[in-house]
Amino acid sequence: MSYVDEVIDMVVAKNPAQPEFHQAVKEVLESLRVVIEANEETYRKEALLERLVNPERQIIFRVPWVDDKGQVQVNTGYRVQFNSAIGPYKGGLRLHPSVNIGIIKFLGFEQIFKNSLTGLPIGGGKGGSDFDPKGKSDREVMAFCQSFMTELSKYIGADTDVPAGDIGTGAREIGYMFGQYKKIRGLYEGVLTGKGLSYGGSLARTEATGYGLLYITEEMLKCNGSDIKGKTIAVSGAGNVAIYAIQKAQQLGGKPVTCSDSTGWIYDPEGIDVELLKEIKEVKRARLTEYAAARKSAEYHEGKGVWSVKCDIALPCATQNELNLDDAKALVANGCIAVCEGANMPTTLDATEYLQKNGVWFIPGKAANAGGVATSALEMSQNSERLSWTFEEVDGKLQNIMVNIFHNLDDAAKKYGMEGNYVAGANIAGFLKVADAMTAQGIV
Ligand code: NDP
Ligand code: 2IT
Repeated sequence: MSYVDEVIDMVVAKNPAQPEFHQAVKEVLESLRVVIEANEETYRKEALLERLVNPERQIIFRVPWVDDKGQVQVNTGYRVQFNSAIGPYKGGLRLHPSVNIGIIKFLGFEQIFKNSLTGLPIGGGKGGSDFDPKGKSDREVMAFCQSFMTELSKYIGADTDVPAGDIGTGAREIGYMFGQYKKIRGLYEGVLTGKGLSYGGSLARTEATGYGLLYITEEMLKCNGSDIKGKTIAVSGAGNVAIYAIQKAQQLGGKPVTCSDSTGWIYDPEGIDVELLKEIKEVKRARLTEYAAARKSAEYHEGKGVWSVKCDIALPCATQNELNLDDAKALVANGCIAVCEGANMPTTLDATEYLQKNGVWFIPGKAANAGGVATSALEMSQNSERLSWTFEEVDGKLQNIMVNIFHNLDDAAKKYGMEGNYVAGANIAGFLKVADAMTAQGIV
């Protein structure tokens, strides 16, 4: 049996009931096959793949907090410190009721390659909790965040592990967590990114994931003789990534016509009103029904459905496995030319394969959404030198990073005989740097 197959089997056997983690490992290792086979003896002897798929450290802890009725609630907190070969662990904190160790491991595993692709010195990690911030008062969110950080603070630091936002963790949560870290550790340092601008945050971090997604999409289209101008775009999600993807798509002359949340979705043939969407989601923290109520041109539909709309470009920006084989078939039938993932692993493996086989350009999340973590690394740099850069400076660096990522993965795909396969290109380019650093540092 080949080394890759052995390791995939081992991951499935040793990590039962973690389907998302299995999926992420399979996607990466399958496309590394050519690279691994070329060096099989060395990699096998070093157990490089076994080390790659086993997190360096997994921390699971109790998070007790008191709700507004005086009732004690108990959640579970996680931080998976996956791989520190190329830098301190870096990755977001997800707060969502679906969070479990398998989800955090899939996200942490993806983060290793994503962070490598940015070209910046950051290792892979991820964390979070099954806490649901939705419907909680600010005081309850603060109580949770303080309790969560009381424990997490023992394991993180500006040079060891630097968490950030993800689903359910935005500026409010990062603020409460930063305050608690400072109180407990007595350190004013860049231990978290995505901070507010008044206490060490970076300009353009809020926009970075969505903007970066559009910068890489534009570069990919340009290199294939197309561009965003005049294109109809289907976007899913209505959170941080989706909002700024919609905004940048409009700035580049595209027309995003959809967005969604966990209860329903909007079709607005005149183009999404991004200011209205921001007001509803960032300020009021309300549902998308309010968008439809405030805008004549918009239709609201319950449930799932953005991929049924005719579009040229699809940008899944909500969550994992939200675009399945049926959705991929609908997109192809409707003439979609490109799918670029703003979320982490939003497309199922069979859907990805179908899209690629049918000539749809497909950029995986670990490349397409890397602008967020890249800008987090720029926030770390600014914190280290105790300076803040202008919006234009950060945004300019972000654009360069995204253009470089595209060319790295495009070149890697070509070099290994898989031209146009950006999934393989991203995995190979991300892997080679990490593997080289792991080998150089010996068995640790
Ligand atoms: P937010 O919490 O800001 O927004 C998430 C959006 O997706 C919301 O509209 C939410 O709807 C919807 N959503 C979440 N979970 C589900 C679900 N299970 N089913 C249906 N809809 C769902 O998160 P972000 O925008 O930050 O993150 C979105 C994706 O992008 C995630 O995959 C994340 O890992 C990834 N990502 C985020 C980065 C960042 O910098 N923030 C960087 C790189 C990737 P509702 O509010 O109703 O739950
Ligand atoms: O998935 C991701 O890359 C993020 N949620 C952002 C991580 C970060 O450290 O900014």
